[in-house]
Amino acid sequence: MTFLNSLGGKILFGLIGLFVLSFIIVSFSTNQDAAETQTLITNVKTIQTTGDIIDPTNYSGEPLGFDPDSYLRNFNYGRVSQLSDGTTLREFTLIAEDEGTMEISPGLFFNVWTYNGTSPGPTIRVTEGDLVKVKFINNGEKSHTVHFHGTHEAEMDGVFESVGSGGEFTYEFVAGPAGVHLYHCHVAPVEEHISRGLYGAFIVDPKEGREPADEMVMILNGFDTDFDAENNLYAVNTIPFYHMYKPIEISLNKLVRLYVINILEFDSINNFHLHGNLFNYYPAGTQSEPSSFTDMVTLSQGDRGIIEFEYEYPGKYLFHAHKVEFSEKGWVGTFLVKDE
Ligand SMILES: [Cu+2]
Repeated sequence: MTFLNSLGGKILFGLIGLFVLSFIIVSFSTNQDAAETQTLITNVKTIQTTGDIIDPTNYSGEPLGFDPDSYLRNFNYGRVSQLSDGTTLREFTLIAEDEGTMEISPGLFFNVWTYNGTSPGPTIRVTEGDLVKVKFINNGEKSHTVHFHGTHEAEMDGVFESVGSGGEFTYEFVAGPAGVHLYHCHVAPVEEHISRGLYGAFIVDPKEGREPADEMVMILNGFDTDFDAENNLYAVNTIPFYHMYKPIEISLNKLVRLYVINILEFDSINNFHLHGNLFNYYPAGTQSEPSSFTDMVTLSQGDRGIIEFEYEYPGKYLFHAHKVEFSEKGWVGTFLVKDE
């Protein structure tokens, strides 16, 4: 009692009081910091997504600058004729443009460089051994070429014979080997000429054909809309999230064959993952036996292959990049498996 009434006691009580008060202040301000941090992170997420990509909750599927539905199963076999020795001649025309603007996501207009007005350009499909003639017209402001993957003579490689604005060049070669290849512009800086959209699929069928299947082309691409050498959106066939709104309808127990090409610039890898199923994978489509039976394949730039599967159960299944950043920025879609 005498102690509590003493000066020392008052000082001690004062110190305890101060300690408790400061503990409360520290706890409170720590909670404040946590709340502010949380708000900041939410804001950052909003800033990073708005305007760059389709908002998955608001897009209603209105037509944009490219129609993934008409591209998916559209194969261009060219103007076909027979040479006197029996060889099939297939003639194509590719016209490059680099001045146009395309709506690649609702409200997002980007200067996409195109072959025949679209990116990807038309899928060129021939048979091994065909004589292929591709008349290239450069209607762009910059120089461009068409570099085909596959075997051909050096002067048909579309690398050193740059075609200036208003110029023309006819590429001519015997198609081979059988597989899924690609074509793209090869003018420096190649990274820019590809990432702006100058590419397409080039399929060479084996002479004996392939087993009948529901066939599609999927080009894994993206766009760097703010020119910082990083992609702001990702897609299968140009329009982010498109097949989340328009699922690709396929039939139960029917073979599906995908010609998949990774043309993405700025990112060193891309991948393809299938849900509820596994697939046979044929790298570049050049061998008759698959290299793996898997649900996931990783591709570097220019890598491509054939994916074959059929579904055992009906319903809706996702397919997407397993690199989650890409799928969250648009490289995700769905198959709707129908029991018909
Ligand atoms: Cu070019």
